[in-house]
Amino acid sequence: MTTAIGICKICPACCPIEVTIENNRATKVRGDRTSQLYNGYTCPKGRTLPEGHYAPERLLHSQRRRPDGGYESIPTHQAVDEIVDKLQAIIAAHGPESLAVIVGNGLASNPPAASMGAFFLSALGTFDERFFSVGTIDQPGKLIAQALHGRWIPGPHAFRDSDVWILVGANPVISKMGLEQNPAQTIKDAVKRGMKLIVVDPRASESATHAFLHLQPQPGQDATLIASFLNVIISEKLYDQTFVADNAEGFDQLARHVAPFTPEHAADIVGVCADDIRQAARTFANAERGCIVTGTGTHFGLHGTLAEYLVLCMNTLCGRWVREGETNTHPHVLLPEVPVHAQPLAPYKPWDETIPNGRIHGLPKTILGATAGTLAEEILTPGKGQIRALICVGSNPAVSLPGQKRAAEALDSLDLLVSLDVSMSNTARKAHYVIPDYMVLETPGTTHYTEYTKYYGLWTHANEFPYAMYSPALVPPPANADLLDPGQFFHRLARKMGLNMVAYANPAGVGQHWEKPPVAVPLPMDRDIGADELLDILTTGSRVPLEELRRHPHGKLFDELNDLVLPRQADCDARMALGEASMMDELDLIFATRGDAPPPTDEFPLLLITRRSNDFYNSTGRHNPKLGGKYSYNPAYLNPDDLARFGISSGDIIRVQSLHGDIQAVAARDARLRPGTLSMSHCFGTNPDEADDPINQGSCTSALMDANAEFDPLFGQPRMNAVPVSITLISGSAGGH
Ligand SMILES: Nc1nc2c(c(=O)[nH]1)N[C@H]1C(S)=C(S)[C@@H](COP(=O)(O)OP(=O)(O)OC[C@H]3O[C@@H](n4cnc5c(=O)[nH]c(N)nc54)[C@H](O)[C@@H]3O)O[C@H]1N2
Ligand SMILES: Nc1nc2c(c(=O)[nH]1)N[C@H]1C(S)=C(S)[C@@H](COP(=O)(O)OP(=O)(O)OC[C@H]3O[C@@H](n4cnc5c(=O)[nH]c(N)nc54)[C@H](O)[C@@H]3O)O[C@H]1N2
Ligand code: SF4
Ligand SMILES: [Mo]
Repeated sequence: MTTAIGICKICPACCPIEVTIENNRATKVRGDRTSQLYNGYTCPKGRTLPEGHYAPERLLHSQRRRPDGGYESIPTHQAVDEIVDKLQAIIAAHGPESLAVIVGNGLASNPPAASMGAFFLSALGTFDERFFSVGTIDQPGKLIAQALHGRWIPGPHAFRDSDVWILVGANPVISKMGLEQNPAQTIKDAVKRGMKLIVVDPRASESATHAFLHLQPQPGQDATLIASFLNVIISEKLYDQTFVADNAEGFDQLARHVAPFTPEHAADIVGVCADDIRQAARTFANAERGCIVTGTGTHFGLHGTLAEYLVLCMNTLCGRWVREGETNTHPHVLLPEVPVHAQPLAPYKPWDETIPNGRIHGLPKTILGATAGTLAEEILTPGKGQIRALICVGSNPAVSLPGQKRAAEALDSLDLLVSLDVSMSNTARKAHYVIPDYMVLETPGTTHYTEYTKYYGLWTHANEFPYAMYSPALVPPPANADLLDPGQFFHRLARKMGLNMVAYANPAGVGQHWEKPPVAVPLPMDRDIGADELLDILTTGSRVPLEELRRHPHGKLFDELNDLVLPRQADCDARMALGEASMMDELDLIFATRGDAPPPTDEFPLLLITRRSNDFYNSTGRHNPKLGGKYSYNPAYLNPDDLARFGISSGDIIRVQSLHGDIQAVAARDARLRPGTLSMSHCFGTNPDEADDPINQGSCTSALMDANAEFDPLFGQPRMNAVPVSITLISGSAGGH
């Protein structure tokens, strides 16, 4: 028996773990108590890694679909050869744009594989159009809003030394989004230190437990609420006039457009008290340090970009960006060295008007590239560019794409569907070929990606400390397994197809906001690339060489890299935009239409909202007997008043119906939920051609959505929150949760 130190890479929190290994198998995982930052923290997903790795449902051999719909194991090298033959035939007949790749959260354990998918499509010349990431049905409005507002190079105030913080539609205690290290303890400590935490959430979430003020809004109305915070801050002159004068423009436009959003107007729409709105805005503005940030609860509605833009404006108005002489919030360790001046990168338009609009809904071309909200239509819409082959890598679009039925129709219609996964996921069960991947403890990894996410906007998974860690592969895969790393998979496809791949390594920036562009590194095409070799390539030019990091097996806090922010450069004339025209138009629109979400009706008296389960990472964990053994479904949480109103008890099987579809679900009581809301997590359930199984498989909330009904006009993300639904009883108690 030995122990080894590694990283739990199920989610970007990257907790350091101590793994007990017996006979080449991991038998126990606990937090690395010597870690400087994490102090031994892990969550149930990390602690059950061994059960996940050796689950009976773990996929160990490539699967080929038989004509009768069943699957047979074939050698992985043969599967790759057959896939190449089919891809070449499809490309010869329909062009390279008929092949798409979609990457998802299963690659949190292996971000370089997602990059290799991108480099493969770059080699085919179709990256911009055909590389889909689930990030575009997550919080893409953060990147768009940041482009429109401008990006402050040294970053926002850090959570660790702030005295106020507003969380809107985010629940880091469960999601770890924004706070990577033991978020519950971090929040508790911050509040003890004197931080006033304000939480805006229709549910008294786990993160709201220590809140100074909890606003429990009607779902889908965050933009109106934040506009009213701005109204108070501007009308009571609580903003930082010097910072605004020096670093921003458009104040007068913003002031004019938020003027109608009085606390009374917002209170009426959002369903909270006007005095609480005033108190939240004043508490925020009167504090010295701290930010307002958003999460998926805000972005799954239709005005996520606007809400984010207003959040950026509120932080700018109150000067909540790190200044000259202070410590840079997101210091680089594995990212390259860049100068950090107290100044913004100028706003720009994140869409390109010179290029004809896309095939679907006439959406423009944006910095987000291909967007997952349109994937089903890209497959089903005939004409040049129709997708005929799809490679799903660590993604599960059969349950994660909004509009499950249409997504299934699209996936079923493909000439070739390949899934690279670790189990027969919903998507794998539709694929022609399934290629089994290594799991977390079998691959090397780093914390590189958590440094990079800061470029995608505020409150992403970015780390606030100059901390980094490398982990080698800790255990070999189970004996006789015939696995293939997805990065290798793409490299082999390219080699067999005669393509030259170039890695675009270690960029510091995204869109048109660059601190340092990527380094082009041609990849060797005459041999395999090892996983470790790829990590080295992708961290080219890092501030601390990966080789050096490998000498610190417990990870390291590089305090000496806590650089101080330099003064604004004399020739910098960039200013952050407070009054961007399209955002101001949208503000006027939501004032006129009373916001986003439709009010409850007799037909659909409840609004479905999103949440995350601590035991599952979207669909990852459903095949882990230790996690799924406790309960294997996603409960339909309802306030006790609503349970009583509809004559339903905890544990009953109910039908949830929307305008677009219906699902069966197990009802559960949640007294912390705003009445009138139904709160469920996602990526559960069976496929439309399989029987409903709400107790063993849970329920697919995406079936209640329609990607073509209401969507963002820039990036096509459909309404995924505040979805009007009704519920009816199907049958009595199934056991309860
Ligand atoms: N209705 C609704 N829909 C949603 C959301 C919602 O809240 N509500 N949330 C949206 C959001 S924010 C996101 S990001 C997407 C998520 O969308 P996806 O990323 O498509 O969903 P996941 O369930 O995370 O898919 C992960 C897949 O990777 C597999 N996997 C796990 N570990 C590994 C591994 O080591 N290697 C490989 N190759 N595969 C692995 C899992 O088995 C699973 O099939 O869903 C979106 N869809
Ligand atoms: N344990 C675990 N961690 C995860 C995941 C997981 O599945 N499990 N998924 C990962 C992924 S893909 C992502 S994108 C991140 C997301 O990370 P977060 O954005 O922090 O996601 P949630 O934890 O769902 O928190 C969203 C909160 O918004 C609230 N909410 C719902 N509707 C509204 C609304 O209209 N307005 C407001 N103000 N609040 C609303 C919900 O009640 C919920 O508490 O989490 C990641 N981390
Ligand atoms: S899944 Fe849990 S243990 Fe693993 S990195 Fe995320 S928070 Fe840490
Ligand atoms: Mo996500």
